[in-house]
Amino acid sequence: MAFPKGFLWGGAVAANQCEGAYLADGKKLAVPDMLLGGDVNTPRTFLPVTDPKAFYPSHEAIDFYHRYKEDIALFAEMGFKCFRLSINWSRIFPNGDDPEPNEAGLSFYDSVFDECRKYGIEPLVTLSHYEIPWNIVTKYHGFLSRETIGLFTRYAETCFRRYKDKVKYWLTFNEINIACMGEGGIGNLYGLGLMEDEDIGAKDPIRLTELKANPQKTFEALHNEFVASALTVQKGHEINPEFMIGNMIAHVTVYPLTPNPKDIMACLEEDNFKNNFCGDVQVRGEYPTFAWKYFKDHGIDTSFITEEDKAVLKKGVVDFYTFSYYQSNCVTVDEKAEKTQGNMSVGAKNPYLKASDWGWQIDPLGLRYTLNALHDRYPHTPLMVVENGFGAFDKVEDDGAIHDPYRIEYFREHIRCMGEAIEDGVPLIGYTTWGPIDLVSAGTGQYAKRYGFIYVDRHDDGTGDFSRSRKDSFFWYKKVIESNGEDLD
Ligand code: BGP
Repeated sequence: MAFPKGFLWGGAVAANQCEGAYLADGKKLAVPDMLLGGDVNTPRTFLPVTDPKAFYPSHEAIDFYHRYKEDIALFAEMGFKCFRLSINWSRIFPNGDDPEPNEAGLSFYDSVFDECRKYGIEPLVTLSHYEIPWNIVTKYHGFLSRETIGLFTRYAETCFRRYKDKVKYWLTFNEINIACMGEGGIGNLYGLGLMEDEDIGAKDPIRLTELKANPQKTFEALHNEFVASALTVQKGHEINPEFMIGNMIAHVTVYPLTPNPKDIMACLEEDNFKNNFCGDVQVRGEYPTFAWKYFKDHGIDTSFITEEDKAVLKKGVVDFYTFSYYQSNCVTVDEKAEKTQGNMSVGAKNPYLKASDWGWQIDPLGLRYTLNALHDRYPHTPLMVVENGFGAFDKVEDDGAIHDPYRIEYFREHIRCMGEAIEDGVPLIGYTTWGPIDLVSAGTGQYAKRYGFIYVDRHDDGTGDFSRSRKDSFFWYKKVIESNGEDLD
């Protein structure tokens, strides 16, 4: 029996990708409300003002806001022990800096958590999953302003006090290292709410990959986010010492493409910068040596990192480390090597791996490798995989059935490798698959890129009646949970 008793099996969503109701009950605009859809070849576009003729996928998303009872009942039917979701900051403080929180927003999440508890499902709540209120982007340049630290911690404290008896597991920032990834300023916008003034004021749509970025500002804003996260951890423990508060890293595992020592070194540097940097700050409470070297080499003035901040980071280390894992990439110094896409990342193609229709390479063994490597790096910290899944086109048969053996295959192999990692000695406490119900893709804004065990009738042209139906994988995952990971057939 690889998986321990009490293992947190479940699924994960983000408010902006499932709730819809983007202006309901006092909510105001947040970053994703300004984004149009794209596809595998076309990056998403930022359109500065909401255009009444344009289709913004997150405005209605899958209407979880009105259908959460039905959806949570389906999760309960699969036997979920845990449901990861985010609170949309702009429902609680619609402008980010309002004097009082919005009661309608707070009571919505009360109902969602009560519904989870009704079925014995443990909520795991992300406080910020790419949902920075738009007013914080325009007025404060997101986390570039130190004022945003205070705005965020006040929001976090409001949630902690309100839900302290309903929620035990919290994450501060989703994929905080996205600031170090992605082309152009995409990571700045999603993760830090940071845009240059001329982009904010642009009249025409801008591809996210073409948003301007300034590394000095990126690292300053990221630092403020680290401080906000650490203060949040401290505050949470004051409010309820039982809270488990974690970080969240987009882990794109990397391998050297060849044994050429130059590839090995390039791979180490990429792994450190993209995967390890943020985790080290949040788990160990200090900037790693390689980060200082990186700043020096790239001419980053680090005077924004004060002695007082360093003390805050030390005191606010996380209780557990969580990450998303979808794929691995290769790294090489050979500029001619064939490329492949991935979760906010581009890498060299691995000749041993297959990939999804979006070019994300499928590497279950890479998950076992990653879990071992992370345990080695943070030996005293429990780990949790809070996103893993397979985005695919699904087909509804004439009789309404949805056969998705490719998805089952993906999960089977990843779960098998997690079990092996536990046998290796890794303290893995839970697993929430990404998008247990189809939702809007963060990267492309598509509905067609489906992750769910539950199909949602909603399409990229805005058609569909939002009805839900069970795919083959629904019944398979139910069996997996029932058998605590023993029955993967
Ligand atoms: C992660 C995000 C999620 C989610 C997932 C899948 O980066 O935390 O929000 O969307 O990736 O990515 P995509 O939606 O681009 O397929």
